[in-house]
Amino acid sequence: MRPLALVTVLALCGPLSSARGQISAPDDGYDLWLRYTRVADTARLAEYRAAISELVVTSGEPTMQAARDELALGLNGLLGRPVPVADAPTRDGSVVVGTPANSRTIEALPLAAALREAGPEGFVIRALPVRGHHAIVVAANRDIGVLYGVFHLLRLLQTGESLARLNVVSAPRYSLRLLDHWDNLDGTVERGYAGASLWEWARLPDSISPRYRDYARANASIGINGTVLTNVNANALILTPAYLMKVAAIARVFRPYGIKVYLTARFSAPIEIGGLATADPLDAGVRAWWAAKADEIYRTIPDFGGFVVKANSEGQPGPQDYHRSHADGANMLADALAPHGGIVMWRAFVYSSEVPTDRVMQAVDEFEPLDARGAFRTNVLIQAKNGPLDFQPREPFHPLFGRMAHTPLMMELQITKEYLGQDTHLVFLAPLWEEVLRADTYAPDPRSDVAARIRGLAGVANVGSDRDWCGSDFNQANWYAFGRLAWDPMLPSAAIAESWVRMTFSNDPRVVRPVVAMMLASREAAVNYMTPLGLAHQMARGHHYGPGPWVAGGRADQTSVYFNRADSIGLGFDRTPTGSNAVRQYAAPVRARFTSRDSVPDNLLLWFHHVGWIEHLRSGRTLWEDLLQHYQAGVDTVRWMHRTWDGLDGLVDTGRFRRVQGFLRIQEAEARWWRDASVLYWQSFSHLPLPPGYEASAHSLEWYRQLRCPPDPRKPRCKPS
Ligand code: GCV
Repeated sequence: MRPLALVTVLALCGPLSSARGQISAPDDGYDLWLRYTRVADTARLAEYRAAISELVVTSGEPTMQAARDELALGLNGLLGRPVPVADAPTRDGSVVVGTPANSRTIEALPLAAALREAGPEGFVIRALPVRGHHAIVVAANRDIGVLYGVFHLLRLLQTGESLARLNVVSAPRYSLRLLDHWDNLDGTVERGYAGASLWEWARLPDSISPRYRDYARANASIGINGTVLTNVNANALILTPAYLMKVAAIARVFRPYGIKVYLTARFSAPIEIGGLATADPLDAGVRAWWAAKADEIYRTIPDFGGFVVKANSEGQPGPQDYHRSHADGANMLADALAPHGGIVMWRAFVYSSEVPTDRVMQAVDEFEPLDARGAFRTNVLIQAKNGPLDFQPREPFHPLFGRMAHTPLMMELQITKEYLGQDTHLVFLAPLWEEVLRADTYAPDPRSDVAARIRGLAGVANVGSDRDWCGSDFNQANWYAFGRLAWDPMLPSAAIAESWVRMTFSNDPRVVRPVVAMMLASREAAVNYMTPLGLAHQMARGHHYGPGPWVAGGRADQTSVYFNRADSIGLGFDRTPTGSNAVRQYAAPVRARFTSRDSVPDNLLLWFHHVGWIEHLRSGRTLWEDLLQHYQAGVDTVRWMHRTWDGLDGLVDTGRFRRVQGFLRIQEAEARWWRDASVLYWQSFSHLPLPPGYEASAHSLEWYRQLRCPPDPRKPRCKPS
C-alpha cells in the first residue's frame, strides 16, 4: 500500500478534478478496496470529524499494532486530518480499541454479553460514554477480533454509513476461511491470470517482499484467516527443511494479521524426499516419516494450520495406488498432525483411472461409504467443489453436501475464473456462490442449505504478482466477495457488490447504481453466452478459455461432447433414471425436482435431461428457440454493460476507466464468438434455421473450430466480426 505520508498528503490535497467533478488521476489498482481518500460528502465528513478526534490503543502486541496503524492510516485519510493516538480517553470523540485483557478501559465497560456473542474471532463496535466522554469502542475477546472490528469500522466510513447509534456485534459463521493458491515452486500459477506467484521462493527467507504484508492486510480486512501457499498438484520439495524455512518467514509476516499458513502434501513425498520405497499409508515406516515431518514443521512454524491433499485425481499419487482408501490416506496425515492441533483438508475432486458412466457421480460413490462407516479421523475435513463437475459457470450443488452425515465438510470455490473468462471478462461471482450456499440439500430436513452443511470455505485464489493483484480491476471484487461470504454466507450479493463499489470506486450514486447493476447481471450474462440452460464444460481443451463444444478425443470424460451429448434428436446429458441416474445422489425432494421435466429448473435443464431440439419448454418456446434466445441475451447484456461503463467517463479515474473499457470491448467480441461458434455447432445437429432477424454469425463453423485462442499469440483472441 502507499506509505502513510503519501496517502495523508493526497487526502489533504483533496481529489483531482475532471470535467465531471471527480477524481481523474490514473489509478493502478494496487490499493484494492482499502482506499482511504477523504470523505467527499461534506455533511458526512463533518459528522465523522465530530465523532472521531483521537485513538486510544494501549497494547503494543503485533496484532494490536496492526489495528492501530490501520486506524491511523484510515482515519487520517478519510477525515483528511491527522488523528492523534492517546493512552486513555481525554475528550469526546475517542475511538477506544482493545480487549478486556489488554485495555483497562474496555474491561470496565458493560460489554460482557456482546463479547460472548462475538466469540473468539468476532467483535463489538458501539458508540457509548467512556469516562464521561462520547466514544466509539471497538472491542473483542482476542486481538485478531479487534483488527477485524477496525476494518469493519473503516468500511462503515468508506461506504458513507452514519455513525449515529453505532451498535454492531459480528462473528464469523465459519472458523476456516482460506485462500488456496495453486502456486508452483517455479513461480508459475496453475489457472492463474494475474502474473507470477506472489511467493518469491528463490529470495526467501532473507528477502521479504513488502507485498506479503499488503496481501495479509487485504485478507484480514475481509476476515480470511488461512492461506494454502502451494498448488494441490503438489511438489514434495515444499516439505524439505530449506523450503520450510521460507514458509516460516512468510508465516511470520502473516501472523499479526491472523493468517495461518497451510501446505499441500504430496502423497508420495516419503518416496520423493524421504528415501522410502513406498508411500503406503498403512506402512509403519511411512507413518513414522509423516509423524516426524509434522514435528519438524511445527518446530519451524508453531501455528502451522495443516495440509490440503489432492490424491488419486488427475494423475496425483494417493492411497489407492496401494489399494488403500481415501480414509486410510487422510487418517495417516491426520494422526501425524493431531498432536499439534493441525487439520487435513482432503479433496473430494477425484478422477478415477477408468472413465466412469458419469463423471459427476464419482465423489459420492467414493466418499459416502467411508463416511457411513465413520472412517475419518475428527481432524479430517472433506473438501468438495461447489458443484460435482469443475467450477462451471453453473452447476447444481454438489450432492456430497447432502450425503456426509459424520465427516465435516469444506466447500471449495474458484475465485480465479478458469471457466469464466479468466482475466478479461467481467464476471462477478458472488451470485454464483450465493446460489450454491443457499441451495437446500433437504438432508436431513428441508432448510438444510449448503451453508449449514459445511464448516468452512476455501477459495482458489486469483491473486498474483500483477500490480493490480488480480489481473483486472473487477476480478478484485471476487476476492473481496469470497472473504465477505466466508464470514457471513448469507450476505446478499447485492450488498457485497455495493460495499465493494463504494470502497473501490466511489460513493457517488452515478457510479454506485450502474456499476452494481453491471456486476449483478454479469454472471448470468456469462452463463448465457457460454453454457446456457444447464450446459457445462463446453470450453476449448486445455486453456478452457474460448468455446469448444466440438472437443472430442482423448479421455472421454474430459471432452465437451461427453457432456453435451448433442445428436440429431437433441441436446443434454440424461442424468435421470433413464440415463446415468446421477439424480439418485440427491435427497428425495431434490431428486424428484431434478428428475421431472415439469419441475427441473430451466437453468439446469440440459444438465439433467436430453431434450429434443423441437420439444417445447415451459416458456412455450422450443429448445432450439430458447437456446438461441439465451445466447443472444448473453451478448446483449455484455453490450449493455459496455454502454453503461462508457457512461461513467469522468466519474472514474482514467486508468481504471480505460482498462475496464478495453476489457469490456474484448468481452463483447468474445461473447459473440461464444454465441456464434456454439450456435453453428448445435445447428450442425438440429439442422434448424435461425429465426428472421437473428444476428448472423460472421464466420463458418470451420473457422471457429480452427481458431486457437490464447495462449497462441499468432491468433487473435477473437477476430473482430
Ligand atoms: C489444480 C481442474 C483444473 C486443474 C486443477 C483441478 C483441481 O481440472 O483444470 O487445473 O488442478 O481442477 O481442482 O485439482
